[in-house]
Amino acid sequence: MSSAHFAYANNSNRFLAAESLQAHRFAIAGIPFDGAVTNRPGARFGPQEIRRASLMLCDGIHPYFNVSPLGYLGDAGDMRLPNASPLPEVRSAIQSQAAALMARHHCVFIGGDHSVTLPLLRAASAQHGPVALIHFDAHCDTWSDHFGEPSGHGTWTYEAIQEGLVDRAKTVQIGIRSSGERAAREYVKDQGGAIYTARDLRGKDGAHLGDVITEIRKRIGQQPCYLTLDIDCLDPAFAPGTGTPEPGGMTSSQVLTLLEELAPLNFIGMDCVEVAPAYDHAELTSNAAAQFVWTYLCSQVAKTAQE
Ligand SMILES: [Mn+2]
Repeated sequence: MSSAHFAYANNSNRFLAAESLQAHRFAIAGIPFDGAVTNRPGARFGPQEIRRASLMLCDGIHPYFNVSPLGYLGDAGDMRLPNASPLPEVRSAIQSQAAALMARHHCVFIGGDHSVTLPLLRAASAQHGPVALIHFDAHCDTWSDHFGEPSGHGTWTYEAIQEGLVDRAKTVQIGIRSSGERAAREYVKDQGGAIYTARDLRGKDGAHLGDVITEIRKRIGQQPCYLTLDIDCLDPAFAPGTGTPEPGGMTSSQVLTLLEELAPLNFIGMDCVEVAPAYDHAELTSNAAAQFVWTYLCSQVAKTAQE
């Protein structure tokens, strides 16, 4: 018998079947927490499903960036987190583990619900100072409370601005279409940042996104920039497997165009959150998430490879 094997067979549960994290420049880590959702839970299972979907890309040189993350990337596994403790304790555990990883690696975190981004930004700003922020989402996440509770997965942007973790003028939201009072929906703009709503982006892709890309690049410049990508920025047609789907969203193609064209920004890390596999169909959502994370990694590895 030959040693041929099914190309995607893998028992490692590591992104792209990469090595376990050692001295790699790029690290991936899962954050299996969904205790702060508003609606449907299940994003705690996102990390393992995004990793599994990523195996489809494991033999691949990126068609645009012409690199593979393999060799540059290690998988740190999932964070060890309390599950039944108050949110501040969970966030504290995330922040300390994220800070240790960020001190040594360019990190990509896979969630988990969007509440995890606040401790990630706390860790990032402790290292870099207030960071520029690119925020893909259907939801503004600038509510000042979580239905009467102090914090949840829809308050972290408000909290990050209040805490000075992000540079207000260099905070950019993309794909927003959630209902809500004006004070929340327009909060980032009122603070000096920019919002590109899903409506603003209708019918724009490829070269038609050129003006948006130019504006974002000019606004952010070379400030250290963090990218957070809520998979529900996509229309539910592209990403049904998420806790709070909002029809009328972005296409996968629009998100890829933006990721490709914003690659020259001075990114210091990213997360991809809110993949809830129980509501997925045909692995659409986990495949989209894996593709976005892979594209980001390739875009940044391409810069490393040029050095
Ligand atoms: Mn969202």
